[in-house]
Amino acid sequence: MSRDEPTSPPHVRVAIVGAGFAGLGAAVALEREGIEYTVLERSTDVGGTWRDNHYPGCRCDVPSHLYSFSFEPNPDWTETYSPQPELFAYLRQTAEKHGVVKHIRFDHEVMHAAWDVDARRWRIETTAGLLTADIMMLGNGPLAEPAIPDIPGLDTFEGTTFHSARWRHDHDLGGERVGVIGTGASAIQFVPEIQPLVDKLSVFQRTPPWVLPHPNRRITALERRLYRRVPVLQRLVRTGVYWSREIFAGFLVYNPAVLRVLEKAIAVYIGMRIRDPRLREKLIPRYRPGCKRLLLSNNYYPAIQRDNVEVISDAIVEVRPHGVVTAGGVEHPVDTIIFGTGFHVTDNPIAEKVQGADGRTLGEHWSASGAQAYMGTAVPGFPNFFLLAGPNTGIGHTSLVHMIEAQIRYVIDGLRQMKEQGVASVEVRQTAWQRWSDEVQRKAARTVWNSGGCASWYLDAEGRNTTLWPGYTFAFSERARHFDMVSYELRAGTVDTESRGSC
Ligand code: N01
Repeated sequence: MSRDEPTSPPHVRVAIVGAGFAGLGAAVALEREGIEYTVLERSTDVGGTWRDNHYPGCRCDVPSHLYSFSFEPNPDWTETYSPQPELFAYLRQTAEKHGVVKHIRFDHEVMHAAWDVDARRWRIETTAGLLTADIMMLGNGPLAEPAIPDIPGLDTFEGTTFHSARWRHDHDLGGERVGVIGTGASAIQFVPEIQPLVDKLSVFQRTPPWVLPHPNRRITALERRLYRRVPVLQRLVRTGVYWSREIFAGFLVYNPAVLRVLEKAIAVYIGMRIRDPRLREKLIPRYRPGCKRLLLSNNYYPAIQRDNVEVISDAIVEVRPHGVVTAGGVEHPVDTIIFGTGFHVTDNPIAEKVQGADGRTLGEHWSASGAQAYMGTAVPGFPNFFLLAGPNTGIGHTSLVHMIEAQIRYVIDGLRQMKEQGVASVEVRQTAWQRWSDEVQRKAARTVWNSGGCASWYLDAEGRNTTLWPGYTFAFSERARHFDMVSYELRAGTVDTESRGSC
């Protein structure tokens, strides 16, 4: 090769995007299969959402024994619902223990990825250079891109603003007038933590959430010792938690009418917790429980009844240099605004960065149909491309990790079959994708998420549920048990899945 001839970019068998639960789970599975892979991570550490969300009070609202990898039980959880630092540490330890850290390229944000039709491989441009891959797995996560509402005048605000997923620990809230916008899963966790610090807390609520008592408790030293010495005990607890949640899924998905009973019970509970009838009126939701995520907290209602807190349910109309203005023209003075306003889920920006075989992006493919993927994993026009935690694999009642692991097993089985049968590329058939999408939307229509009378990020702008799995999770994992080659167009070719060393 002459000195001037451009060198070809490094090539890898599988490129995984993201080192959160999905990306790390996939990396461990590939490591075990002896398939060469590289993980592209935009940040400097693993952990994904559990690295980025470190706001005060952040903890998982799914029990720890279930919200963890099936292959990596942790007998040392200190609470039944893990605080963020423990989950973050768990993911780091898992990555170290399974030898995947050396395959992660940190500070590599994917800027663009395109399927090269001639070379039959993915060309992936990252902030740190170009590489190519036979297969791309997208594990970037649905809750990766914070959403900040486009409120008129926000750019004129002279105080500090930040999103809950980009918490500014360097910013002292002590003695400040703070405005919190949003009352979702994140806000109800950090509001009680910051209330004692601030001078005045204005909580801007657009829709009240259903908040239930939190059953969290410390796991005793004796329990932890038992789990370490008799691991089957922890398995039993995990299984019990799993099935209790699947039973609840039956109500959310198949029988939302039953939730009326729960609705009455929680309304009574809220009535008992909130003394002021005017505040109570603001806090009782007017939609079915479960339509939005059910929230757990024992300290949210006490916190918002403190003297320095005001819950404002009038709509926000603008932001001025020193305050937030609500309908009726009332200006609420604030020094800092914290956005607990969630994430770009149904409009994740990465969809515009991934370009399929016909040159159109994932976003363009989905512009008419909404985000839909066969098995939540594969999209026609995108060969050798697999989404993890993709469309309609989200979960409202149980652990997302269960769905992620099912998808990983499905893809790994596909890679095995590709090797055995000498298949170089797979692309899901349009007919299989359409059948799947129709089935998912038909099932979603009767769920509480579609019929419960609320607007939520589970639904896209056209009212399609493109986020949650409308069924039992065991039904999904059963279907994901084998990679069904018949649903894919195959192209023969030489396949080399063995490790060639990290590129
Ligand atoms: O976000 P959210 P989050 N003007 O979307 C409001 C997961 N999570 O960061 O309901 C005014 O739930 C919005 O109002 P409305 C979990 O899956 C998991 O809290 O749309 N308000 C709502 O009140 C969760 O669902 C854990 O009317 C605006 C809030 O902002 C997901 O993360 C812990 C607005 C957004 O609530 C996101 O939670 C924490 C606007 N323009 C989070 N736009 C676990 O433990 C939005 N809002 C696993």
